[in-house]
Amino acid sequence: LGAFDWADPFRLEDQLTEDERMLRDAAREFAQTRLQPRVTEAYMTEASDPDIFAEMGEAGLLGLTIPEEYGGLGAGYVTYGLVAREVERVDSGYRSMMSVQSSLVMYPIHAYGSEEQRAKYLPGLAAGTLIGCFGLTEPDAGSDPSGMKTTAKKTATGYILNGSKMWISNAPFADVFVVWAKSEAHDGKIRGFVLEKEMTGLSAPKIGGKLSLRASTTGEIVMQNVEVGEDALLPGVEGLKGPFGCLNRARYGISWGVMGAAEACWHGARQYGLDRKQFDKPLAQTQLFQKKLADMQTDIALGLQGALQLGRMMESGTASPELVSLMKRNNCGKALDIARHARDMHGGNGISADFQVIRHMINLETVNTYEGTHDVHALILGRAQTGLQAFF
Ligand code: TGC
Ligand code: FAD
Repeated sequence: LGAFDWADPFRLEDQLTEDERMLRDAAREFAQTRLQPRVTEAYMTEASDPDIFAEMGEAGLLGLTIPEEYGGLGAGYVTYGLVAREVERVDSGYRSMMSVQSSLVMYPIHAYGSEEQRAKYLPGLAAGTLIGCFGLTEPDAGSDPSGMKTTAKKTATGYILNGSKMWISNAPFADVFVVWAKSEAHDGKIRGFVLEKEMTGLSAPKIGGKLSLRASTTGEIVMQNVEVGEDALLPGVEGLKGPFGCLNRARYGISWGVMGAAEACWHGARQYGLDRKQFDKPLAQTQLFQKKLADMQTDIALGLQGALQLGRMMESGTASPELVSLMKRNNCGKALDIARHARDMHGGNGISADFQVIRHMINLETVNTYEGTHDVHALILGRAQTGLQAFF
């Protein structure tokens, strides 16, 4: 038998290609040198710096899976996941900014957009000179997006949109808005539209007072008679499978990202336990502390291995939405548990911003909720194995 690497029990490192390791290392360097130094202040002041998009773009981190002709890297899904893990090792809010841009804005424009829409938006979004947001959730339609009230009415030359979206990441500083609305001209089916910041009747007020994910800016989208041309419609998809096609990618990225946050908590707790002595011995020399570290190590090792296998299946076209639900749900729930334990293991210091763990813990409450709550993913998996839907 070989040697045991406590930090990488499955030797994940050996299962990556050289290119994947290289891009992962570049993302780690970026996250540690450009994001880590500013995260505490951003979190404390609830003010994320929009320049981060251009910095991420310059580092090649936006739209990684989009082909190079549109400004992406044409990289695989494992690379995308590895980058999410490095960014979320710093903060879930920064990963949110990135995954909305890549999976929820660039992906639908590339997958469902016209050639003109791709050429118009993708290069700027890849460079981070354009910022994107994705509006699906509404005040009265969260877990059940089919209940949305936003409408698109046909005009002679295009559409008029009315409605409001709630809890939208990046919205207050977004240039490009991918929004989903029920279109009367398409039998009331859900269609995607690409709106631009300057459009009359469109506004995106910031939602203040968030106690979680404070380094990411969240807003509403308000549409009051927003008039658009036919060219704003995403022609390639209709129905809920449009937004869900995007969510599959973002949820997958989250399954890697939260493992980064969990690793930060685990490594922090381990180091704290080695450094801090009580009752004349390191905390890490107590049985309870070691049991908690072993549980963290196990859940993270298994979570990463599952995310890697899912990534390989995404790349070979064999992944299913249900498997994405399984990994999103498992890894978010496990990461949240790990962060809560790590917070506790830091004692009083665990509530200080200096030790980071409470920030991860509180962020993960959001991540456990958005992109489908922990329980909604349980219902998706319950339906898949019983054939019985329990949503309503
Ligand atoms: P259901 O009958 O299951 O499906 C309706 C249609 O949609 C299709 N579909 C999918 N297609 C692709 N991938 C998926 N994952 C899909 N899930 C469903 C399905 O095939 C069907 O198509 P068709 O052609 O037959 O009509 O729909 P339902 O209304 O019963 O759905 C229930 C449920 C719970 C599965 C679904 O509504 C759900 O997942 N709810 C959670 C909502 C959610 O995740 N919202 C996320 C908002 S975006 C966000 O949170 C971004 S945060 C980003 C950040 O900051 O990082
Ligand atoms: P609800 O759907 O009202 O759920 C409340 C509770 O009821 C949950 O525990 C849920 O699991 C439970 N529940 C719901 N239905 C059932 C059922 N049938 N059976 C049993 N239990 C049920 N959305 C976007 O479109 N774009 C974004 O960029 C975006 N960013 C976000 C950023 C932040 C910081 C947050 C907090 C949210 C964001 N969201 C975004 C919205 C997010 O996707 C929703 O909050 C999430 O889908 C849950 O919807 P809801 O808040 O309406 O909760």
